[in-house]
Amino acid sequence: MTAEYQVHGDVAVITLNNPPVNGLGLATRQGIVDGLAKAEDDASVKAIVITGAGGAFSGGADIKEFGTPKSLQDPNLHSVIRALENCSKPVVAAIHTVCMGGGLELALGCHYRVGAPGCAVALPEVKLGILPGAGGTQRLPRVIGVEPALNMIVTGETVQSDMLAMIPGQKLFDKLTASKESLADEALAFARSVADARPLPLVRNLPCKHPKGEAYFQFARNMVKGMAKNFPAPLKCVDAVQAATTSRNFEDGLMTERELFLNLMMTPESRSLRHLFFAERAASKIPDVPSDTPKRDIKKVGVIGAGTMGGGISMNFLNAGIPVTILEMKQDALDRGIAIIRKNYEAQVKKGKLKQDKYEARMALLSTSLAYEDLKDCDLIIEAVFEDMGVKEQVFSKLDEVAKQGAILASNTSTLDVNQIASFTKRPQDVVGMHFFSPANVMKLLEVVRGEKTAKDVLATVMALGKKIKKTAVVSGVCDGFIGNRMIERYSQQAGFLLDEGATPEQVDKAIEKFGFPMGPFRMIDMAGNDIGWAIRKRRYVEQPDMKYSKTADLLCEMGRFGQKTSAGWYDYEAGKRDAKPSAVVLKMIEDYRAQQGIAPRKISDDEIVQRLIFSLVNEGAKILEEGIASKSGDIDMVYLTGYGFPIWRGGPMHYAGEVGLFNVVQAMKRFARNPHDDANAWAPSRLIVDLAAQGKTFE
Ligand code: T1G
Repeated sequence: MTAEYQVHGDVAVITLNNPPVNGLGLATRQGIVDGLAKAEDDASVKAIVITGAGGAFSGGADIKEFGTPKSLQDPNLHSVIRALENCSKPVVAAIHTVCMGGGLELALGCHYRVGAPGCAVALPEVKLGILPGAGGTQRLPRVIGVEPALNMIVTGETVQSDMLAMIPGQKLFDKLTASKESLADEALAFARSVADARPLPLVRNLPCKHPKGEAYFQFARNMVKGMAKNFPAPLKCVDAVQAATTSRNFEDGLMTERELFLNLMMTPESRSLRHLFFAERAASKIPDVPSDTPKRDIKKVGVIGAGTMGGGISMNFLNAGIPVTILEMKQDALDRGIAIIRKNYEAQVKKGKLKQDKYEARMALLSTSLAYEDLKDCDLIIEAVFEDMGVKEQVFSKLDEVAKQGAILASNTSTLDVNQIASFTKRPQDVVGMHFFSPANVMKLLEVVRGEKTAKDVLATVMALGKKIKKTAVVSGVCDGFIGNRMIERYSQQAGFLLDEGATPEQVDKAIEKFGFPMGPFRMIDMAGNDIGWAIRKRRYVEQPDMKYSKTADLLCEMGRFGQKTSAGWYDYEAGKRDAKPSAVVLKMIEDYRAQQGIAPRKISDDEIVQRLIFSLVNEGAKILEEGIASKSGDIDMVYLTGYGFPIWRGGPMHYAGEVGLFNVVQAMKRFARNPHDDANAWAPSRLIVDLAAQGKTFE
């Protein structure tokens, strides 16, 4: 039973019990309606309490049901709320911990609400690209006022019950209990105290006006327009709340809300956000590693290398209150590294993002050393040394001698073979890749690279640790570039071919930035440093001789144009400035290269640019899925969202391909493969994408 019915004396109690968050799925909705009917028929019952078992009153409608017939099947949430309002006996919602979305709308349909302190209250539907669809936009303004309600609905942000109870004139909570523990008893007592109250109060009958009317809502729209440019839902939230103040009657307002809700449900933006809601949570689950796998206790972390990466990595653990020892070979390198960490924290203190005492507390957790022996009691040691297998061998051989038994030995390598690194130790089961993205203390993505021998408890430990240091951890198998960098390689390859065939760096960047990336490939590599890509390409020319590249990127590096750090890259930069100016020198280099290659430049459309860049990611992603390097397409989407700036409203490359239609993607890839200046191998469609396209399916 996902909604249990019990009678305590003269009060019936309906308890939502649908773990993990009492989502209002069909069975639960039916249970509420059945419970109300029982209470109505039982003459000894004078009042009714509705509450939630476990860690929530209710987290809202069951998002897992969206898009399935169940979500529309009666009793839908509207009819459950009507049943509450029409109940002839008082219904009291006893709210605790989490009361969100449809859960709050359910509570607003009750006659009274008793809340425990510290309860997280929200209408977060806008974060799923929709809006409250069961009366929330019509009832919340009536109980806390138009402006506080509009803020909550447009932002989807959570507000604590104690705060809401302090709003002057609020009618959301009829009573705030002393504690969560006393909620059950106090709710029963409250129900008895209103057992004979008539008429029963209905939120729908409360007035709802805003003194400034249209002027206020116009102001609200202007504010919202700026922040919502790629998401339609926030502006519709304003329309729905305005309807609460202008509709002839409550039912008309509900109708307006319903229409707006159903329209938003069908938008690609909402499908993307709902996909990502689950993809983010699914990323932490590893198919063959049970969620109850015992985890190793990480009380002390060692970081080898105090460079930009080592410093950033260390900060993640200091921020989580975990002591760190940074090891370097030379004192001046250590001093430089610590100075960078201090500078980063001091910048945050200056911006008011970090309190001085917190900064000092974090620095107190940091120790330094020039001797491996000082890492002997670390539970996790992460090396962030030079990206060279010889150096990795020295480090891991040494760690094998020094680290205590059971310590996890992690490499921050961005492309090297973690199995080979593990082979430098006698404990390959304790070796794993932890690939942070620069700047490591800012970027959310953490690729956890699973070696053939990596133990399951090591994986479980690192994934849980990833969550603790507020990273989005995604498991990758071992291949060149893991998930993110292997796919970006194809993306960069296409960017080069587009230059060969007639596009300019600026046109390519602008086209993909219009698609939604914060930075196109050329502005991005100018910021990261063209010499980094150069070194990787040189290695790849040897290891993968059949992979074709435009030589323009190498010619650029041979000109010493490494990007912002040399005030010249694909673009020109004024010293110390970041604005990218098209460079006549680079355009000439590209033209000369085309002539030398015998390529007659042609006009290339923005659509072709976007398709070739994005579909190159999709095809490589499909191969990564096929090879088992990634276990779920949602994991690949999370990598691209949190590590490479893929536009959220498009849901990630694999989700976006599903929106375009895999059949259309395959057709486009076949077209690109026929282009003599392109790399036909790169466009050889993966078996997976061809099979799914033939079945009319998506990667999900
Ligand atoms: N439906 C289904 N599953 C849900 C869920 C929901 N509403 N909320 C959470 N889960 C699952 C989640 O997938 C995960 O599953 C587990 O619960 C723990 O989640 C008509 C239509 C409630 C604050 O948007 O914000 O009501 O991975 O890891 O950190 O207007 O979950 O374990 O299998 O996030 O403790 C509106 C979304 C729905 C709330 C708990 N409600 N959820 O956070 O746990 S739309 C929401 C959250 C709606 C009406 C409309 C959070 C949480 P698994 P978790 P948490």
